[in-house]
Parts: sequence; structure tokens; C-alpha cells
Amino acid sequence: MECRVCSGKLHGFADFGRQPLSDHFVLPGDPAPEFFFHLAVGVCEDCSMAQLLEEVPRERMFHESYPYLSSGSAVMREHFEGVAKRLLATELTGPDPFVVELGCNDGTMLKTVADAGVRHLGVEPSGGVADLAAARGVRVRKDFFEAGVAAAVRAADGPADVIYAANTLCHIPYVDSILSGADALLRPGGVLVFEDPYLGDIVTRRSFDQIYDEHFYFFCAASVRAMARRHGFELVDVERLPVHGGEVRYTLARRGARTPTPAVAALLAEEEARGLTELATLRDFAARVAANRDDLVALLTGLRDQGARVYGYGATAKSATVLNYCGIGPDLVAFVCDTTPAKQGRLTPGSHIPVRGPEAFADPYPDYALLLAWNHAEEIMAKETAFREAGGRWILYVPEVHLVGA
Ligand code: DWN
Ligand code: SAH
Ligand code: ZN
Repeated sequence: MECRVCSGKLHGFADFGRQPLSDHFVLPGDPAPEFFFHLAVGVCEDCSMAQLLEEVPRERMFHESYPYLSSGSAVMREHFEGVAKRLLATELTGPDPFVVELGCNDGTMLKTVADAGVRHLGVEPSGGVADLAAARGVRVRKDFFEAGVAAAVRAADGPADVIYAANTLCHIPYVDSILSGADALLRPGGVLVFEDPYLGDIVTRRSFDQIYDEHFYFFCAASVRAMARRHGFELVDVERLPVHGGEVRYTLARRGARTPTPAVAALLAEEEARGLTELATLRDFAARVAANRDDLVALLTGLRDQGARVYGYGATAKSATVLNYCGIGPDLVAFVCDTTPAKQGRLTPGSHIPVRGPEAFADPYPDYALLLAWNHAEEIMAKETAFREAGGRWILYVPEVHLVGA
């Protein structure tokens, strides 16, 4: 197997077997067979990029009915408002600034930019969510960002001061086309800023469910710096973020354009000291993940045998990995509650657990709730205090299987 970034040799370190498309929520009775692929991860011995071993064609994942909405979490809405304000205050201060967002989804971040009257463009291939962004007054182009699209945007709108992407760059295997596109689109002092789940947090928190079809790369400072350098960019800043279970925001500038901040050297040194991208570290992670699976299956099976009622909370894309890897179906988790309209009334991919609206959670409360949206634990537990007051307990499976409440 060859590295998708540098063609170096890949070494597999974790295997989750046959998995469905994580955001393909199945209509009950739909006769069309589901698409499955082999979910396994490896690391490159040359550039140290962790990545999937099999690539799912992008049109199967990102299309008209892609269901995920960035606006589904209050914490994330606030986060993106903060991102927009900061970009406006730091990078978009010149005359007639221009910002491009890759994977703008429903416009949660760009809405603040649009409201400030600043020139912007969202590039978003998933038509349904792009329409929601447009309805919020955000200018969107329905396309997969890549080199050709970058050139067309540059020709039509001129150079960009910032290209920003949240939870999107790690979804794009064809990173050479993204970076050459960024080179074509950015003005000389412009920056590419992106934030994605951090490999360091995935290993520490054992959050193996960050691994699914859409997440192709698992970035860290070392691998991002190597990737940037192949394309004439330098990693000039890193910032750890608490959202989505631990992310890093990377800033790339053309080589020589900006001096890297001390945070870059510090994170590189930390990764080196803990051997983050060494095969032994990653194989140890995989072994611990298998133990979590055994513990979770034992807990849920025991609860079923006792006659306890268990619901799932949050029909996340991540949960496809947990549910299918652990073989959890409707016999163990009766249904999953989720606020996303496009997921309700459907079945979870592969595992076929019904998805219902949030009102079903209290009608009546279950004895236990499997928190599949564990990255939003604080927000969800704060709004579901009555569940715990009624004696309910949360089941978490990261960093290990444990109960919260009662
Ligand atoms: O990277 C990605 C991230 C940004 O979003 C994409 N590949 C797909 C998606 O991943 P996810 O589905 O794992 O993301 P979330 O943000 O963990 O999904 C949370 C789910 O839980 C949503 O379906 C909304 C739902 N939810 C809810 O029902 N009640 C969320 C909150 C906060 C709530 O209170
Ligand atoms: N930025 C949002 C959405 C993340 S979900 C947030 O953080 O909440 C990932 C998004 O990337 C999806 O909306 C998907 O349609 C989009 N995407 C996938 N490939 C892309 C590409 N090549 N260019 C731009 N967007 C892409
Ligand atoms: Zn490589």
C-alpha cells in the first residue's frame, strides 16, 4: 500500500472490518443494497501521515442528501462565530478582503462573514446543505474544491486572503490538488487555515470512532508539516482546540512568508517525545480499542439480559464505526435520538437501529443512554439533566467504557 501524500510505504495498524457509509441513513424497506468498504488505517513510514487504506469514491459520501448540519450543536455555532470574528480581525483587514471556505456546509461559519459585508465564497459539494447556506445569505459554489475549481475562483474573484476549512481537509484524499489549488488561489501573503481531529487526541482518548469513511487523514503537526513542504508551504502555526474531542488548527503559509510560532516546534517536540506516529504506539492504540469494544459489548449484552432499556443519543457519523465494529443492533440499543431532520425516521447505516427525534428520549426515559455524540457530552448532559434526575445513566466508551450519573 502506498501513501496517498508521498507514495511512501504504508503500515497498517488498525482494522475495523466491513463498514457502511457513515452518513447513509437507510429508509426502512429500501430494497437497494447498502455500500460497504473495508475500514482500516495505516501510517506512512516516510511522511508519517496516518490514513485510510481504502478510499470511498467522494460522490458516494457527499451529495444532494448529505445529512450532517454544522448548526446542530450550540457549542459549534459559537465556535464558528468565534472563528469568523477572529479571521475578520486578523487576516481580513486589508482593502476588499476575500475569504474562501472549503466545506462550508450550512453556512454556520460564513454567515458571520456575510453579515459583516465581507467578500466570501463557500465551496460545498453537498447540494442540500449548500442550499441552506445560500438561504442564510452565504455565497456558495456547489463543487468539490480541487485545483481546477481554485483556478476558476481565482479568475472570477481574484486572489484570496484566507482559505479556511473545518473538518473538511481530512476528508479529502487528493491533497496534492488541494495544495496546488491553494497555491493558485491565495495572494502572496495569504494563508490556508484548517482544523481537524488531532491524531494525538485520538490516541490519548482512544477515540477510534473518529475513524470512518469520511475521515481519510488523521493529521498531526509532523505529517502536516511534511505535506505542506512538498507543495512549497510551511506550517507556521498550530493551536489545540477542545471541539469534537480534540482538534488542531493548522496555519500554512508559503515558505518564507511567515515565521513559524513557537507552538509549532513545541507540538512537534511533544509528538516526537511520545512517539506519536511510531508503529508501536499506533498498534498499542489498536489493541486498547479492541479492549474497549469487548467491554462495551459485555456491558450492553448484560443490560439487555437484565431487561434494562437502552437508547442511543446522537446518530453521528462516528457511531457507524462503533455500532458496526461492535455488532450493536436494535436488540441492544432500541433506537437512537437525533435532532437532524434528514436522519429521523431512518435506520443507522449497517446496524439498522431506528433514528427518532429528540422528543422520543423522554417518552419515557431509558435506564441507560449510549452517548454516541460523546464529543458534545457537556452540551448534551446540560440539556438532559432531567434524564439523570429520573435515575438514568450515560454510557461512554471513550477513553474507556464507563457510566456517568445516578
Ligand atoms: O467531520 C465531520 C463532522 C464535523 O461532522 C463529518 N465527517 C460528519 C460529522 O460527524 P458526526 O456526525 O460524527 O458529528 P457530530 O457533530 O458528533 O454529530 C452530532 C450528531 O448528534 C448530529 O447528528 C446532531 C446530533 N445532536 C443531537 O441530536 N442533539 C447533537 C447535539 C449537540 C444535540 O444536542
Ligand atoms: N465545515 C463544517 C462541515 C464539515 S462536514 C463543519 O466543520 O461542521 C465535511 C464537509 O466537507 C461536508 O459538508 C462535505 O460536503 C464537504 N466536502 C467534502 N469534500 C469536499 C471538497 N473537495 N471540497 C469542499 N468541500 C468538501
Ligand atoms: Zn507519506
